[in-house]
Amino acid sequence: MNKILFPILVLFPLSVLTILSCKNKPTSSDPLQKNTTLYCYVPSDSLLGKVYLENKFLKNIAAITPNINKLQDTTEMVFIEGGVFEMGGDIPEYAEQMPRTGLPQPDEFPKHTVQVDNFYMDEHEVTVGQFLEFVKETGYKTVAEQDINWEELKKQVPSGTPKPHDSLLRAGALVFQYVPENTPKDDLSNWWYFKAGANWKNPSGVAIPLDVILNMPVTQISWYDAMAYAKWANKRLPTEAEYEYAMRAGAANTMYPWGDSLVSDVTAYGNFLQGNFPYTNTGQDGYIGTAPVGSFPPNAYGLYDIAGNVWEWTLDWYGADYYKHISQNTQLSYNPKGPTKTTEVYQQQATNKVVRGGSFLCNDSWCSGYRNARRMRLSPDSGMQHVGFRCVRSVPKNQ
Ligand SMILES: [Ca+2]
Ligand SMILES: [Ca+2]
Repeated sequence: MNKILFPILVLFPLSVLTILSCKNKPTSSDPLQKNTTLYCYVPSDSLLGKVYLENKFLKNIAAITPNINKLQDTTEMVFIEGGVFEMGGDIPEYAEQMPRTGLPQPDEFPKHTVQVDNFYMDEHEVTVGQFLEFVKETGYKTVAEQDINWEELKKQVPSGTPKPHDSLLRAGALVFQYVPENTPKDDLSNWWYFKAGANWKNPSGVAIPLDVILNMPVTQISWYDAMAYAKWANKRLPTEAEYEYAMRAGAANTMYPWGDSLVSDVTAYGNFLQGNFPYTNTGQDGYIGTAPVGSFPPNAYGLYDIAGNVWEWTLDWYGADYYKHISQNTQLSYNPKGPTKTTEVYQQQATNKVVRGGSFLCNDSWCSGYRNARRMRLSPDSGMQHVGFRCVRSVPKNQ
């Protein structure tokens, strides 16, 4: 998704080497057990966490006070018993019949053995209604709701960068538009564009009564916004490994959460795109855009929309070679948490966080995000119309 980041990188240059310190660094040797500090979780040996996060957004997270009523609340969460699984791409028997875009990608290999501990996971994506409760209580303002200060920005971009038009400095986010079928697929900015006024309350940038979308997954949420909500709810984002473990729901080496049936045969299993991305969407599954959470059957762990509807943020930095790095050094990777050193990522990709699970815009002709092993990356300050999140909570080992 690098090209899609172009307008974002101009507007929100996360690649700036702002040296940060996370104010609540975990002190335990196993940080995932320190559930009160996880909102600001950065591995202790991480170079990436210090370099690539933006201080002004971290400060907004630090200002959030957890809701005391939610400290132990596991309402609408699923207990997931930890275990060992094979993480990474699966090649189906019918691979030759599938488009290349529907098959595993190089960053999903090698498949490797991973162990995760017990955890709770939200049974559905965080909704607009839940996010509204958080905002009402805390006054939090998402990244997409903040105008861009050019005087501040120009210190962070290459010298001589011209000032963007004022319309591009207004608060907003990326909105999707379908395009004519002769539009080349090599430039994502053909169908993603920055729209002033687009935010979690108006995901498409068009004013809409909030009560109409309360049960929709909240979107136009940056990674920082998701982290802020998670702190308030005394939860955290899942690691990439936890997400894949939960998505597979105990089935070994299957392509999808429902098994190996091709997506064209199982539209009832999630909100995907039927048609030809980015040109057409027939809405055969009942939804052109997002669907209210829980509109489709859950997977075997009781998780709704773990594939499809909206992509979901994880804690982890993206590293195209990360699986190679960790599988070189160990036979069993215990609670992997993504790249912690710049050697574990391609430099040009080091500023992205992993999103998982696919969205209402996914089908085999483009991204197949609903595959268990599919990885996608996105700059942590980006809000998009098809990206949301859900949270998890660690379970102390003595429980
Ligand atoms: Ca759909
Ligand atoms: Ca989802």
